[in-house]
Amino acid sequence: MPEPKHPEKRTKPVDGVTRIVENIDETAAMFSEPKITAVGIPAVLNSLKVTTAQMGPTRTARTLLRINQKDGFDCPGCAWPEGKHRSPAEFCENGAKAVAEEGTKRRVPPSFFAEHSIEELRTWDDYSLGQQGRLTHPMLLDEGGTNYRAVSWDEAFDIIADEFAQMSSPDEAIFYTSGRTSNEAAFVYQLFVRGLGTNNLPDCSNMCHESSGSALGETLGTGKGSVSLEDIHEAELIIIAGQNPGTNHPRMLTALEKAKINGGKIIAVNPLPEAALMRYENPQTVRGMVLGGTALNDLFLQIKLGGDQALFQALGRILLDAEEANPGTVFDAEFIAGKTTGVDAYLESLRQLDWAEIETATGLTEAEIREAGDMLLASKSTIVCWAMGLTQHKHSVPTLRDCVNLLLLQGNVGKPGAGVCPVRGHSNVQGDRTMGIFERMPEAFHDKLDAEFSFESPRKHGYDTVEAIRAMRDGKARVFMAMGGNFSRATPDTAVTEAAMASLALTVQVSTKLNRSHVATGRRALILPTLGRTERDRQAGGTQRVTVEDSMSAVHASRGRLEPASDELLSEVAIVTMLAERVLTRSRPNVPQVNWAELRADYANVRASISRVIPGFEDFEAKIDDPGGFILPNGPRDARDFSNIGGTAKFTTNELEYPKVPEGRLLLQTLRSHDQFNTTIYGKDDRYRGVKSARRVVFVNEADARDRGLADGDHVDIVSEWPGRDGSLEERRSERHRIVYYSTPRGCVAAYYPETNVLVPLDSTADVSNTPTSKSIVVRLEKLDA
Ligand SMILES: Nc1nc2c(c(=O)[nH]1)N[C@H]1C(S)=C(S)[C@@H](COP(=O)(O)OP(=O)(O)OC[C@H]3O[C@@H](n4cnc5c(=O)[nH]c(N)nc54)[C@H](O)[C@@H]3O)O[C@H]1N2
Ligand SMILES: Nc1nc2c(c(=O)[nH]1)N[C@H]1C(S)=C(S)[C@@H](COP(=O)(O)OP(=O)(O)OC[C@H]3O[C@@H](n4cnc5c(=O)[nH]c(N)nc54)[C@H](O)[C@@H]3O)O[C@H]1N2
Ligand SMILES: [Mo]
Repeated sequence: MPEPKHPEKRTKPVDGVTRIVENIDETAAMFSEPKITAVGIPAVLNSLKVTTAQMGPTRTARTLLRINQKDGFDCPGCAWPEGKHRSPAEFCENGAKAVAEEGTKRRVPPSFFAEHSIEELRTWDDYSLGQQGRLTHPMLLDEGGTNYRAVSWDEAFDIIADEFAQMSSPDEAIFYTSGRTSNEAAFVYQLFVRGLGTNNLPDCSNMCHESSGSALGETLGTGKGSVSLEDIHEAELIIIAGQNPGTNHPRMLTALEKAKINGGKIIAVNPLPEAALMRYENPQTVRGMVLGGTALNDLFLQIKLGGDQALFQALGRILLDAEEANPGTVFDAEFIAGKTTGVDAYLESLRQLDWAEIETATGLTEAEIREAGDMLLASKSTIVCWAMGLTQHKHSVPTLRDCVNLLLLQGNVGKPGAGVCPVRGHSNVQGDRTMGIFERMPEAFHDKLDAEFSFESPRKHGYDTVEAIRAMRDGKARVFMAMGGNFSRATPDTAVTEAAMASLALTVQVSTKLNRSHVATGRRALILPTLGRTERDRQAGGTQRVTVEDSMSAVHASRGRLEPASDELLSEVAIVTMLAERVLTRSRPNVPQVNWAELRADYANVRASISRVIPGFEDFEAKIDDPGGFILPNGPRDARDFSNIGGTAKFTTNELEYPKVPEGRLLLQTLRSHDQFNTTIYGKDDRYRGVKSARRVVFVNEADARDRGLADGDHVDIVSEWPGRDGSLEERRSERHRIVYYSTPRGCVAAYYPETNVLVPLDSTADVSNTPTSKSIVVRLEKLDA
């Protein structure tokens, strides 16, 4: 990889974000040693504290017992699967918090917007906005208006229809989706959007696991993971790279504990010694509560940011050397010969490997890597699990291709206890993709959709998330609609994105809770309040259930039980179908032939169409009567079937890449604290990392801090540096972060998302997947006076 250009002279500040007043008294901040054990009793107590504050004791008890139960609702937290044998409390601290945020008794009625102008709300931080509670009424911000005002649903739909009518092309509209939307809502939404004539369907996945989808799709023929929960339990070796399950997928720890009890080994690969990767106390077992828990990892590789491709290549080389030393003992020769192509070129590239460069790229010693190699050699079934630490780098796709290469050598795909396990984020992000929320669905999907609804869906690919922001910035878009999420805040380059949003004629947010996207808007803006998954969804045909798909391709029903937060709320399916009725009128050519009112009245009608359009959903309605749901077919997992890509899995040859940081600069990763769900900030602590009442921190290796004359407790601006398109060095600034000495490799620092999204340049994206490089931003620290 060429050295990055680093023009020192001409610099150009990129700023213009409204000054946000943070509701955190950082003078009260407290810092202690990071925890080495995750979950246990403090987690149970913490979840009860948060949930009772939001919901009160009775509602808390009733609600928590319904999470992930067979007649209850799917946890709106993460996408980790529930498994066949559910314990009476199949939830975790952070799932409970996600439920409490939705089930809260707090409300944001029209009077709230009368009291607080949009100008005022623009200065509120994410925590303050989110803590106001549930949105209750459709609201409109007029062009030039100072405050949102209540409107009827009819007026709201008319406004949207009028704006669509003024577009010169349907491609001037952009339709975002966040991953909580149910399968049913996602399916009708994409049908409506394609009926309008565009594939502009960016989603949160573009910023999340897109790199996984790209790499797995190319090499295995499906973008989804190839393991089941049972595989995790049975694996002899699990490599967990770039993931912090203690905070983001706590229920995964139960599965890892089972794997350990069954004799499995775990290697954690992470720049940070995350608590759960070290030790875990299961609150649902005596072992966890009394005996002090399970030591989870057998080996911790404290890797430099972006060093994982080098690690995977080095491990490949170790396997190759061992195979050559004892032919026939290491590789799965039969699998390689019968089911793969490209192995020779891959092995040849491994022969060129330079151990000195591997050590530079990873920050690990050859000896440490050889220890991992020995564990890999000893294992007959290996799984690699990963999340954002592997997907949000410039070279994420080649990194994951090399991960697949490594697994293929030992035949670790499509056999028990082995495979690829991209651990998804949002609870239905995988299902939304299956339903067609994607800017470039395969032709076969379009063919089926067209046949089912007798129209011609557009085939030209649409915008992904980054392309959507560029299109807005460049004046190519007019209307933006979001099915959930917090686009203004979750996306990179906050100043650029907010300016891009402000240039639009209309922004429409279908939301449950107040967030920054409701205040960083287009010239006109609508808030359409919707039911959450925990709430009862009554339609003309009776009370409805919806379905979701978890990270391991299990689809099951979810039924809300709580009374809706307000009588005005419409379900996402109702909002989309009503809008479709208004917009896709008979006067428009080429609209889907569909009775939207029937779809709305009974979601079984939506599922009937899904069953005819999407493979694997045959007999959909009957299959979800089984409370455990059903598992979607997956060629590589079920039968080592790679027919999607011509019949063989693909070994690939990838040039080694890793971040090269200019002299004196550091590499920043932006990550989640323990008290947030993406842009929803539940609280101000990061318990496992020893942070209390602070979010504007930056975790720095003590030696790096001292080199710069900085000490723990000092305050700095974090300034990112990016070579702009015109050759000048662009600078972006995140102000006043407190230095926290932390165990992180030299040269690597960490700070919380979304506060630091201001630092991520819009054009800094992963090759192939176009995912923002949120885990590798070149920065410098500028010391502030005390
Ligand atoms: N409670 C809670 N649960 C969540 C979420 C939440 O915000 N809160 N978000 C949901 C969503 S949408 C997602 S996508 C997932 C996110 O789940 P994670 O990916 O676990 O989330 P991050 O906080 O981004 O953590 C990234 C982890 O990767 C490590 N890492 C960073 N860079 C590298 C690298 O280059 N190499 C390696 N090996 N490691 C690296 C970091 O130190 C950190 O441990 O969680 C989901 N679940
Ligand atoms: N710097 C940096 N940026 C990142 C990341 C990072 O690690 N670093 N991570 C990226 C990742 S992995 C992701 S997935 C994205 C997340 O991006 P998004 O999915 O856009 O963001 P969220 O914060 O999850 O969205 C929260 C909002 O969703 C709405 N909501 C919640 N439940 C529902 C529902 O049931 N229906 C509807 N209609 N609305 C609902 C609420 O109004 C809430 O305020 O952020 C990305 N951005
Ligand atoms: Mo995500």
